[in-house]
Amino acid sequence: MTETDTPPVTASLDTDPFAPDVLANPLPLQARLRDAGPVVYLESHGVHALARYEHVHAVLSDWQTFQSAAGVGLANFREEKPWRPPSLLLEADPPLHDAPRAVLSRVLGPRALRGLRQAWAEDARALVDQVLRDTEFDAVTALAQAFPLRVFPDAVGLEEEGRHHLLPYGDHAFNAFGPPNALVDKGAPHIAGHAEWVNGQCTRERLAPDGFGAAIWAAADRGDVTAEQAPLIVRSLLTAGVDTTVHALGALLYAFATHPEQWRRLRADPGLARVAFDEAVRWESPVQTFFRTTTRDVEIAGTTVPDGGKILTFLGAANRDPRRWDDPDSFDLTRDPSAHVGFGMGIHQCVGQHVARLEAESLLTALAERVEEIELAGAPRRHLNNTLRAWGSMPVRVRTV
Ligand code: HEM
Ligand code: OVM
Repeated sequence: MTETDTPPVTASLDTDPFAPDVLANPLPLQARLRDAGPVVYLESHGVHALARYEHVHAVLSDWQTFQSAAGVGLANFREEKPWRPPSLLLEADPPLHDAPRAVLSRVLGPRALRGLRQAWAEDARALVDQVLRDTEFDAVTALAQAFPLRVFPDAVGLEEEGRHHLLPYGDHAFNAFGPPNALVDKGAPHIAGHAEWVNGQCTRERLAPDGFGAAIWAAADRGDVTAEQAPLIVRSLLTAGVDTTVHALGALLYAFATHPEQWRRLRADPGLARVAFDEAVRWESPVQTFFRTTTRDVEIAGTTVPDGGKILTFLGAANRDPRRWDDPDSFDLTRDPSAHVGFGMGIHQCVGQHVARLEAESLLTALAERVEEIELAGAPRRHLNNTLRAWGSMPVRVRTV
């Protein structure tokens, strides 16, 4: 290099973040990305990546420069046809985003959930009593999957028949944010059948009169959204509302099974259930990544990203950035995790987070009442997904009171 050459300001990496070995354990790559620089060019996909808390937070907070309507996956909707009609929330920018968002905020807000609290607490106790007839079981299937599937479809107002479509449909939707790799290929042959059922559940006639789905249709009757928008807003619940909570509960159960001192702390102070859930979401980041698309040439920490460029934000890396968190790798109920970006940040921040918290609080409270000790009874197995950090199975042993 001659004296007049300037050194490259943008770090570059050739590792594919969606490769199976990286998905199985993303923590080493996350650390490399954070340390390589504020902006890292990913040669594998021709996109820029952000892994530090400061920059992830800043990009998610600036929807004008970093849009969602061109898709929040690798596919650029300016050039590629989306695999399904785009979400009116996740894959929309203001002003189109605003009305659907306002409707879901009300339908899924703390006030609307008050009526479910008692019932979900009782459902959790009944499930826990049933599961604890055994001292060893799979915490993923028996608890992390069983509880959301017991309460959420009823709360939406779905019919009983066909609910087995929910998890595989959501799993594919989250895979589809990544590159068209083997995980997407594996789901593709089955997606038409799952989508047919999911889309069929979104009509007014199919939904029970007292659930989240009916509340969305009532908003359409009031003119808050159109009758054409209502089914797609219901579809958002069915896409984003099940796998997310299943894997967040899986993360929570894994955290406690491997941190017995934190379990004792929770049992001594069950009021910590909500903090515990958010700390588990910070620690594991069940939703690991989302993309944005630049709406103009934009400079980020000295790197210019051209208009229409895809930016991959690593929520999981930001949630363990030592520049922001003390001892980030420790699961610790004494910290305040509330600034984590596991639910995103800004105008798209998870609109279902109160639902997720209520599910977790219900289940955790019921478990804390009856489980004195929980530990792994065998090696847990990961479930790989391009976007989700998930457990596929988790053998546990419990001592009950
Ligand atoms: C948005 C994560 C549970 C519905 C988001 C976003 C994240 C996220 C990171 C932001 C996306 C972005 O910025 O592009 C999670 C996690 C959950 C969870 C970790 C469980 C622990 C739920 C539930 C529902 C839901 C239970 C439905 C009942 C949505 C919807 C959006 C969203 C509709 C789009 C909001 C918008 O674009 O305005 N979620 N979510 N999520 N989530 Fe969740
Ligand atoms: C949606 C949606 C929202 C958040 C996550 C997501 C599959 C989908 O509105 O359809 O993942």
